[in-house]
Amino acid sequence: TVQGISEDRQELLHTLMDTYVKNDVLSIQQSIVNHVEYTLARSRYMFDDLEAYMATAYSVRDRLIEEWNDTQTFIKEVDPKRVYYLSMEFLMGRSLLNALNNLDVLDQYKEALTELGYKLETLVEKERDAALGNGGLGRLAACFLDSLATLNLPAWGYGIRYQYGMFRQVLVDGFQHEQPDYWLNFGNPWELERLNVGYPISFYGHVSVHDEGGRQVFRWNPGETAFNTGDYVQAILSKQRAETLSSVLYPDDRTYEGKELRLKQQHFFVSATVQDVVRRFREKHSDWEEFPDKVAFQLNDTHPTLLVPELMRILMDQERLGWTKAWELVQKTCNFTNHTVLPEALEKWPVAMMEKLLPRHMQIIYDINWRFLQQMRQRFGDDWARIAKLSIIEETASGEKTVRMAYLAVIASAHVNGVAKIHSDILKHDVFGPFYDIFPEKFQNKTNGVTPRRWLAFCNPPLRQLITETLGNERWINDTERLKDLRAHADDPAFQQRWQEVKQQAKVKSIERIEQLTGLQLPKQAMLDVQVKRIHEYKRQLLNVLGIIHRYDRIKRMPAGERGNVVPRICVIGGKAAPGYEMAKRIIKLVSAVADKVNNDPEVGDLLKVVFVPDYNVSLAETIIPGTELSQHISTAGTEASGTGNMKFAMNGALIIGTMDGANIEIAEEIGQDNMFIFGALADRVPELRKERAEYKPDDRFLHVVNMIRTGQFGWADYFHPLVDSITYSDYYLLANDFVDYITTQDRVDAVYRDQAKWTRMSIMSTAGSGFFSSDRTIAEYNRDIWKSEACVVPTSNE
Ligand code: B1N
Repeated sequence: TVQGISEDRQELLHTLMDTYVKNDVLSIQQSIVNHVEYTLARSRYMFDDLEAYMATAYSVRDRLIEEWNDTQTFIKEVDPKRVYYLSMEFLMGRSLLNALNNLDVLDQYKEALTELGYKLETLVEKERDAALGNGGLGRLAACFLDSLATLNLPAWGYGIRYQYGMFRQVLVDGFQHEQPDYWLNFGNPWELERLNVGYPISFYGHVSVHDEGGRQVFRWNPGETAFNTGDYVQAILSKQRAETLSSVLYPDDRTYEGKELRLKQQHFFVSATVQDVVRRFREKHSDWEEFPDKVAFQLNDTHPTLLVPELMRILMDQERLGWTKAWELVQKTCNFTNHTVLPEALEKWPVAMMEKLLPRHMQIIYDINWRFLQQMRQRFGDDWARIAKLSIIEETASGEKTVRMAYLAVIASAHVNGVAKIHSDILKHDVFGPFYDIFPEKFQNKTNGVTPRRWLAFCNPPLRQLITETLGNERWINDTERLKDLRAHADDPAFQQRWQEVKQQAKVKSIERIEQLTGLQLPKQAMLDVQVKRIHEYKRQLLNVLGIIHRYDRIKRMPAGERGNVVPRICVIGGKAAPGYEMAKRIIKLVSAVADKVNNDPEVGDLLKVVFVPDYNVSLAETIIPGTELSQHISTAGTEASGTGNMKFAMNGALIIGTMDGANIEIAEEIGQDNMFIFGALADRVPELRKERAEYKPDDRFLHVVNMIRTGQFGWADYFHPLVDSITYSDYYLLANDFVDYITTQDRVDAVYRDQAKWTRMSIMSTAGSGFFSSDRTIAEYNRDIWKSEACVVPTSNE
């Protein structure tokens, strides 16, 4: 009820509010024009495409807010167990099309805008991507929010709203340049600032001990506190310092860089989160015993692990709980997901830096470690070698002490999970082996998934339409296991024909976008072969390039008369290199150099085109994935934790050429081995192969192709030398070992492509078997096995 007005007025107001948002075309037009006039203060008779986009976004936002408020109010009333997903990255992409589809008002908005003289497709392109993530890990967080909402779980995502997201990649002469991502320059209609909600975040200072009724109490006396201070000038300076904390997303995925600002970001983020969660809990509860029944935290990798000492600090130093109780509450509420086994990614913060920045937290970490090691001593006796291996504090040979964040996360968490079966097994038996021996019950697998809304239904409307017609309804979108029913049509020539038409339509769109981005002219009938993902040695974009060079070389050596039998291909590679990752930057230049040579060779013509697509991001993925025919997921077995691009491509009927790594293995199980092109050494052989690599004699075709790069056939011989050396000497990622299997598998790809009925069947089977990789399934499993919360469905008022 609105306070202070009469009952009649109250009722009138409610009626007006309830009918404010209507979804007929005229009401939508009214709402858009209303925002042009009153939100943007532009003339309702004259507004450009950007203004039309903004007004449309505000109008859609009104419709979201209504349901959002109802949801918040209802959840508050029910007071269920809440799930808190903590992530330093949320790679959301664009929101307009997603919101229109989810509200089921897409057609009305299209019509409303057309009548006003605007094209929705044009306005959609005006929105800047929210690129607050590096790649898979950040995009997974975004897919999880989608599924949490779809499953009606009372869950919140906590993260940092960076002022600058993932850098924009520009190619100059084939070299990557990084430009700042000014995504907020025209404002962001999808965010609501809550300027009234603020929490103090402290840094530096010292810890003092006090006596409180015979009990020892610790107090952190910070040296610096952001927000809340009485001094006007200090307050402004403090606000400025606070703003730098959220200024920029670190673009170095899978490499740990011990930068103080990054540690500050992590503390800022978890401290604000804990304070918000504790405030919400205290609104309804005074008994801390109830905390684990009301709260579940999920830590997206180790980045939010400071949650553990921060929660301990608040429970002990502020709420005055004893160590034992506080630790029990932490251990019952925290859960940890690991996303990588690459050693260079593991966070190890120097003790000296932590002590200076967060003295009380460092003290708590030492205490956690001491108590844990005592326990282990009781268990294993004075087996110091074994105990040292479990220590959160690592002492390096040089005498530097660091905090192993992953160990802290494992010790403090109720559940620890990997992101695909093979990865979770590697965690148990390798990376966290000693911990698995102690707490086997903690370890789980939760195979990743992607939202079928954004990654199939919304990005590929013609395929959505065909699937819906074939299955009779749209229930498959939120129940993707139903896609299996497509299998019954896989051999039907009429259905195959329609499937091909839909795929060809999407392919033309993808190719046209690539042409627009690169200025190249590309053949529309060639096979579209795509590898888009972050550039990293373990992902082996270099193996792809070697395969391309081999293909080029073969075409060149072939008698001209035989060239008619070659299956024409467009090989697309795209992705960003971390700014300091020199090898990755050299790979990008190599792709461009090979492209320059191949694309301008008249003997090759349309038989082979090589493209590096610049600035690969979520929105580009949404156009490229639906049109892709062959997608590459070729990491050295045992290195890619899961991969999620592979799932998106499979859903859209692309065939996968891939290694038995990450989720590829489960994709093969679901869609059938013979509907994929699998090659390469298996994970269990990799350690031996690495040992034997020095004696391994690579195939002549491998040596020849590598030699072409070495001898400067693509120019830049000196610049490419480190790449050549990396695969000639240690060859840590085993390109030489997998090369022959790779190129012969590529020949099989060509052979199948010549048989379009067979190819189309495999494509249908890919989509049909992809249902398991919906993030709805993943989230349902997290909830069943870890969070144990319950769906909270707002009752619909049937007045
Ligand atoms: O997380 C994805 C997986 O599908 C990928 O296989 C995995 O490589 C990716 C530090 C990371 N692992 N680690 C990161 C990102 C940012 C950063 O600062 C590490 N990303 C992954 C989702 O599970």
